[in-house]
Amino acid sequence: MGMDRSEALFDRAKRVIPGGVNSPVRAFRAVGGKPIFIKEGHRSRIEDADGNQYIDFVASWGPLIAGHAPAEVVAAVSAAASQGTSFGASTELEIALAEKICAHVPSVEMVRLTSSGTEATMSALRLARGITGRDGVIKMEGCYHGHADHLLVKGGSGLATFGEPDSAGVPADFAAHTLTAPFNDIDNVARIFETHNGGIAAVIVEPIAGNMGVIPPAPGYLDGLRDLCTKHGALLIFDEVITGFRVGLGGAQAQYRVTPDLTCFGKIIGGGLPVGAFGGRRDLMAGLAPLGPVYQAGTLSGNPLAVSAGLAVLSILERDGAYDQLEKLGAKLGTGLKKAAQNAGVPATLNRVGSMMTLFFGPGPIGNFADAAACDTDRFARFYRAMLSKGIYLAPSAFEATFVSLAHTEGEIEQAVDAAQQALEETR
Ligand code: HOZ
Repeated sequence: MGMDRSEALFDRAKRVIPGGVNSPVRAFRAVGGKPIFIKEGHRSRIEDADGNQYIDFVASWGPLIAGHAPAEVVAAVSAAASQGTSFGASTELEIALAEKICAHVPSVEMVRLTSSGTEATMSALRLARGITGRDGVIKMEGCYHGHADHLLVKGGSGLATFGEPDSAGVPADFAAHTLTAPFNDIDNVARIFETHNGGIAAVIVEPIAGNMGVIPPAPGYLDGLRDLCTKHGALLIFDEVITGFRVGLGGAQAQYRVTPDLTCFGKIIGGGLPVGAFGGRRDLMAGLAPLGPVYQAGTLSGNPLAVSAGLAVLSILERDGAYDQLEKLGAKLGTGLKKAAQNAGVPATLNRVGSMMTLFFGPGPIGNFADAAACDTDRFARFYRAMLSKGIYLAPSAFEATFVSLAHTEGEIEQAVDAAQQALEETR
């Protein structure tokens, strides 16, 4: 498998882009080797600059639930582009996306579109602070809510990958308002509320953690957060940037039947173009400028290309059987990976919700960040490289999700499971 062109591109990139990448998790540092540079993607497959082909289980870190370049999305984006790429002014398209989100997610009566998930979470928290007049925020260790200053505290995703759960450059005064608790530990959150009586504006949580690997909520955990927020007058914010429209049209909140006050979206609602959104009850969203005093803005917010792509993907997901198919393929991959690890005698735990999953190299159960961090990351790195050499593209970090899309075939899932079996045996 030649990598010459990717290596040359990486050398070139490093001269002008820090670390050669525009987002640290792409750098392959946690798995060794050098990043591949992608030339194109179609359906479930990508091709790198050297012409190597891979079955893609990264899906651009989640958005591509219908695979690469689905005809409907390409047509929608082309049609929008031919009429102008950005206006920085209102369009009918953005209303259509907002209406769709509100229709599918009952807790969202109004929604503001942004250009990334980071903007969505950052803005939702500002709104929560503006409404409650309080500064404190509770987040869970290993959850990642984008890279706003006050959220880079005990973060997952790239921060977990590089073993640096906090970031330099965040003033201690900012970070001091972010209080952390282990995921799935409701008593811990209750204690923080008691200690900071009347000072907590919001609890923000990924209802299914996806940035420390996939970790589902323990039974009753999300209900417990709901009750605590209600009791203490704080807002419950679900970060559904990954889970929104991934685990069902209503997101994780529909699956677990828990109603947050505010919800953040990203990824899938942009169909692979830069997008984010946050929404919630009408009375809360009315706190936003120009209706209310909390300021939030963006030149490219509600961009017609991104909104068109998102609408096209949501239409695909609304078709009968879309989520059944995702569940079927997800179950096949999850069961296959679990069995492959058992056959190879490798201690592993498979956490899965629908079409998102993580194979952790540890005996489990994996219920929080400490459990995930205790897994064998060296084994993951060996496994990762072996999978890549067999044409299977996974996220280059032990702390991320593996995503199945509607574009994967059963045959491709079988191919991935066979590759995993071999990779696990070779790297035992
Ligand atoms: N939010 C993505 C991880 N789950 C990573 C995207 C990135 O950092 O590039």
